[in-house]
Amino acid sequence: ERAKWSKETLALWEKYGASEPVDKDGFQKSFIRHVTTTLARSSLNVDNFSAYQATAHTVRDRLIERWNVTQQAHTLKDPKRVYYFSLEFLLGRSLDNALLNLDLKEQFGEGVKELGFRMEDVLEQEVDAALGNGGLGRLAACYMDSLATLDYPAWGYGLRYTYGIFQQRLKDGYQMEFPDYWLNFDNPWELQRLDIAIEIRFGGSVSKYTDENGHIRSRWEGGDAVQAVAYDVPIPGYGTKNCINIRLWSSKPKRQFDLSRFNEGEYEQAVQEQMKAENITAVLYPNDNHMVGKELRLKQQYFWVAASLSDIIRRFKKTERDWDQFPEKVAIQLNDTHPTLAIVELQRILVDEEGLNWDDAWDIVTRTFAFTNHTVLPEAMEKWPVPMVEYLLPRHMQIIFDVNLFFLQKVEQQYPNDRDVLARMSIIEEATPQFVRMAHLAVVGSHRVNGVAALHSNLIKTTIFKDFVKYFGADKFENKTNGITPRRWLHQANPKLSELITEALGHKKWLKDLNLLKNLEQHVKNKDFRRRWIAVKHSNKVRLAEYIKSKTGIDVNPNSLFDVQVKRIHEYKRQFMNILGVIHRYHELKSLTPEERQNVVPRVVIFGGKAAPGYYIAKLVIKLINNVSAVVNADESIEDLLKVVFIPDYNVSLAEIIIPASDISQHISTAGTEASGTSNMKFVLNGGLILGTVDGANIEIHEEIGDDNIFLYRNVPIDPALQSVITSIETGNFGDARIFSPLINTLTFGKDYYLISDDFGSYLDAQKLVDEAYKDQDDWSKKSILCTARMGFFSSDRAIREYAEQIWEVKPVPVQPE
Ligand code: GLS
Repeated sequence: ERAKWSKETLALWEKYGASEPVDKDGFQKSFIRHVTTTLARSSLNVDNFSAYQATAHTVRDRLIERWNVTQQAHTLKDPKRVYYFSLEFLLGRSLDNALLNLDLKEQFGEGVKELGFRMEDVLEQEVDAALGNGGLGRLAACYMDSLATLDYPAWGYGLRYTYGIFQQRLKDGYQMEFPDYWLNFDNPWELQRLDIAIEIRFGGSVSKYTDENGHIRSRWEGGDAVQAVAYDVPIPGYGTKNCINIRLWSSKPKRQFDLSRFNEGEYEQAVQEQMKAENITAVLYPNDNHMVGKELRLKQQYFWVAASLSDIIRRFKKTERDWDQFPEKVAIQLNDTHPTLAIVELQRILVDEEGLNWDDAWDIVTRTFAFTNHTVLPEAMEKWPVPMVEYLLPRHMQIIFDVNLFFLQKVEQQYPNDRDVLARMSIIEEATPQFVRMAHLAVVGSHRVNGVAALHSNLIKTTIFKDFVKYFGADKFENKTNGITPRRWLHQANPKLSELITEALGHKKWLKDLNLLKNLEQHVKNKDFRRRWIAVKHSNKVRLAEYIKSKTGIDVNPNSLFDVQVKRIHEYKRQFMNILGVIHRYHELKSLTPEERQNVVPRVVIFGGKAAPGYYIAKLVIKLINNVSAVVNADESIEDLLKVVFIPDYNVSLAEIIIPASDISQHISTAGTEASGTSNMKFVLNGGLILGTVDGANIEIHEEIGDDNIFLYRNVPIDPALQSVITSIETGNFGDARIFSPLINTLTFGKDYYLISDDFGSYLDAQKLVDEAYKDQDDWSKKSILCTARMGFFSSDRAIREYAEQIWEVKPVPVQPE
């Protein structure tokens, strides 16, 4: 079309196509224009929130330009693309991140100030995009940042939940859940694409017919249809024009009204279909590491993968290539088993709609997909009842049975007469009813399977996927140790430390090459540098202390050791052990003489995290923490020697305040249960030491930073100290003892599944080492600097490069030089 335009028209596009310049004046002009036109407000009516909106829209304009340029370049160059399928993208706030990645913060900050606002207040107005539960969802967000920064042609695909993860409030120390109305005000970080609407079918039936070549084929027809409407979220890279996309689907009814019913006066029934359709993407399931077998969740999964695949195939078809080239143009990464139905859906499209034969189609499918496993916990393994799948997706259920049949036939050739191996490896679990094992389907339908830390990847090879390793060969199974983006988790969350590092290294290149932090090691000898390092940590602790005061009313002294455990509340993560340790510390403090007290390191123990709403024991742990907090903080005899805080509603933007302020953080899962953990990396990157078990990525962090800078502990048998703590709870020292008996029971009666009683003694020993080490503040500062300096490996840039080179075979496509 453009070719037909006159020179004059093209000149107009040149002249007016770009937004205002990115300097202060350009910002102010755009800000005021957005206040008056986009927000329809006058200069007398601009509060912090409208200032946020106007600033966000100004940044959004720039993002959209980059997004356009990037997408156009990718269309023209037609490289192999990678698609990251994730049911969760825990992005948090976008404004600060976009300002920093586009390097606009300084100019825009000045511009905002002259208009009468403070950038900090403006940034505070944004609500988190909380479309995830925990580590898995945040990992997807970090990976998007790295994909954009490293110029990869990548898209994320997910769901646009109307309600993200619930808001947590406390009532009498108990967790209460409230809906997360994140879309209540307009969301400037998404572009609605009403023109991209894809019809998704559920239910119906399958019929057979003979095609013109005499082949018997299947047709899926009937049932109900809903529409998937696209919303695009631009993700800007740091120090590049590349701006990638996360496409989130929202469900809409196919027809607005059942008109005949409406005309007959049955208004309610007429809108019913609309409500049913919108339900599909209404809410994020609030479980981490736990499967809940709800039909609506299965609907979400199919709705999402069917829309995403249809979109990808539409894009592929524009280039008029043969189907066998599909895997040369498309790599799809399955973030956990949640999108496994995509394997079946692609096979269905190729066989039923495109007329390929089964084997050719299956070859294309397996070359396209790769699968990441994120957990070995049995309760997290997805399995769906066959009757439920059959009812919602009759054709897919047939295909799964066929995939399984052909797969098991081959297994049988390799292991003749071994019934057990067939039963173990089958995609179908033979129970009443039968179940589809999604992890088995994902392994069989992918060309690569990876775990997320060295230990975890070895563990899956020797436990849940042992038989598959033997059958497919070890090369199919890899490790890709998780990573975090240094842009958000250091540069944005800890601006003072970022500045100090940049000054010491003499450049900002470390933000794109985290290994350059190694050069900080030479500054460890420099006393003045150490002093400034500690001063930054201290100011971050002051900021957190102020936050704690404002949200909980609790006074904490920033000169104390800040001991943090923030993550989802789960038995395997053992917040329970932490709080038992706190009770032990409290008892010890009470028994000290005044002289002995002189020698005590004052501590603030900080907890944060959400429990799944249906997870009774996890919710009891929160209650116990809060009861202990009430008793300890009110005990004047303890003074500042111990404070206990539960910070409600832990989320990404809160993590950005908490993590930089930590002296020590706890990652104390039962060995073998935490696949990786990623907050451990964030704490160490910010110069916080960690106390952890030999589990997940703790092990590799230890390898990188060395023995002296981490407190790892291993199991030793049962400890008498634990008994006195339990007795103390049972005596009622921390409120009504009866409510905690279900929690205490998880330790006794031979049910201590997470080995708290085994580990308690060595845990307390490790805590003693922490206290001792903290007394020598100067030495502690050296450890802290070395922690940061040695974290290069844990950049998500490293992880993404490994995926790109070793699994996806995609290459960077620079849009244009900065
Ligand atoms: C998780 C694991 O529990 C974490 O250890 C891991 O860091 C994360 C990302 O790989 O994935 N699996 C899960 O279901 N939720 C997680 O956070």
